[in-house]
Amino acid sequence: MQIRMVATTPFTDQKPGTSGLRKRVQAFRQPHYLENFVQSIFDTIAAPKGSVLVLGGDGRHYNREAIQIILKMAAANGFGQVLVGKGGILSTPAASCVIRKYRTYGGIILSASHNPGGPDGDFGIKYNTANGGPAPEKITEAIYAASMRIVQYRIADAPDVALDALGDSRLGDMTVSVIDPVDDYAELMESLFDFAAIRALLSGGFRIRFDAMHAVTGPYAREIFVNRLGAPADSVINAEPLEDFGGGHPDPNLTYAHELVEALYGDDAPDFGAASDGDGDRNMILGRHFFVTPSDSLAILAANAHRVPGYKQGLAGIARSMPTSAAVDRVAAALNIPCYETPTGWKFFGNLMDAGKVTLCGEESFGTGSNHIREKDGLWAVLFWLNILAVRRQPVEAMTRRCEASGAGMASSHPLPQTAGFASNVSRDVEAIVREHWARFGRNVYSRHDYEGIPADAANGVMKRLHDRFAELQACPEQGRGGAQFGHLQVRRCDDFSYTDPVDGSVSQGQGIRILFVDGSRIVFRLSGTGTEGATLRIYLESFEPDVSKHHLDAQEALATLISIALEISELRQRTGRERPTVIT
Ligand code: G16
Repeated sequence: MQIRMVATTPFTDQKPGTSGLRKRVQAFRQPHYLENFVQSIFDTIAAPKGSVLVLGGDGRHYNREAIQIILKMAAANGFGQVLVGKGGILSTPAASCVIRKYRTYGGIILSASHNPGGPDGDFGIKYNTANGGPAPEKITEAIYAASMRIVQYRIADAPDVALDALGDSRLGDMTVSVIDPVDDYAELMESLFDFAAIRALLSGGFRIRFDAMHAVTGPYAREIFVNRLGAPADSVINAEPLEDFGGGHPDPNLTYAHELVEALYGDDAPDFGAASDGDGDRNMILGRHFFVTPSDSLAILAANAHRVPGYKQGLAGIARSMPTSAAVDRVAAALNIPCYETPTGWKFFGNLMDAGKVTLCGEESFGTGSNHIREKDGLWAVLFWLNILAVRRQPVEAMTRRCEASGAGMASSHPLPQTAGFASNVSRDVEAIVREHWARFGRNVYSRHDYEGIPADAANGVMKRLHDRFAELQACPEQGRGGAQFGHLQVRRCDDFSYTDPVDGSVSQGQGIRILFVDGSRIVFRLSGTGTEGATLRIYLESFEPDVSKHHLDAQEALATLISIALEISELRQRTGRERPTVIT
């Protein structure tokens, strides 16, 4: 096998964001663009000769070509074996699972996650270390630095490798092992959850619908829900992975997963709905006519973990990203276990899990997971919910009786609004679990408003304006001055979130502007690190409502005052010309 050294010059825009390098497909198609970044990874990690690498992607447009280039570069850079998913496909959680199971040196995952695909869509690449998790910042920074000084890359002159049949082949001195993308992952799920109980739930008339959004999870969902758990075949929709996700936006939220949302809010809705994203690490959970916020979902999984075989032994601790609501903090306090607050980005959970400090992690951005792997895991979250539902299936009548008996008066004295219709012959298990959770812990009312694709200057202007207002907004005890007052809400403090990793002491600054109020409410402003077009400004809004009689309120209604404060202090409308958010979750 001939190895070619190809002369190149740096691209200056290869700085990884929240989760690897994400760019338009056209950017990746520029001559040397992908190769430069891959060589920068290899130069940075300096894997010993003969090391084993995992390789796979979410199957989006350019996945196959990129896999062939990376295989040839891996061979030229001295790797001994690459485990690659059949057809070049591995979901992100499956890649993490395979890295850990086969103790490989690391892995390369090709995905732009929830971003649209196709020739005009996005592509992405990231490196995961031997623990199965996204490389921490010190490695991504080093990869970026390498990309800025690169002068050449190494690539084998060899024909493309056949990737559509399982088995081994040779690429020079390197073995390419094409593995089943689903097997190892499905086996891991069976080891964590009570499949017999879930099978019984599904055979007892409990109807589920999973929307794979034409992304990577279709084959995983079919194998697990249909083949192994006995759900009817039509329980999994949009199950065929497509290079352009069928023209859709594979982001499991109320806006983009509209087909599922319409079904779950329609007549004759299934009992449970869920969706996953492009690479299978995100999840959205729905009940009949009911949306579970990701922050609540994390809290509920934590509170019910003792009901699930893989977590029966208890949780070491919990971690959530800073913008995620504090609902899970209340559960951690009740369980008397630590709760860590990290910056946005799954990579910040890795050290905590490796050090045994946390078992469950979650983010408001539809990500939940545990120490079974080192990525968030969409299907894992769905199975966790189904396991809880199976073990403690609770028809609403039973719950209403319990609440009346305890004096909580939830369903009886405060009927739900019409849209949430409380029909006694209809199973509302998901909603019942959430409402029971709120009755016990209080409700962290939460919403995120995204302003997508705004000019970077305008977005930076909003963030700067907020920074500039810190002194004026927050209390100054030295001057005997309280914080700014907005109606009944008074500002306590403002800051730009900074995190010191308790394991390795590394510091990450500038992770989001927080406006914290005296009553515990807060507004957080952050610029997304995963977009490829202009800037996406996220506003996270949260207040705490202990009063059960107000738990039925719609989040937007309950947060109306905070929303108007956010718009006022950020001057967002004036600076961006946007009247309303692109997406509300
Ligand atoms: C990635 C990260 C997550 C993060 C999310 C949103 O998810 O892995 O940790 O919460 O992006 O980040 P941002 O708010 O910066 O856009 P994914 O699913 O895109 O890989």
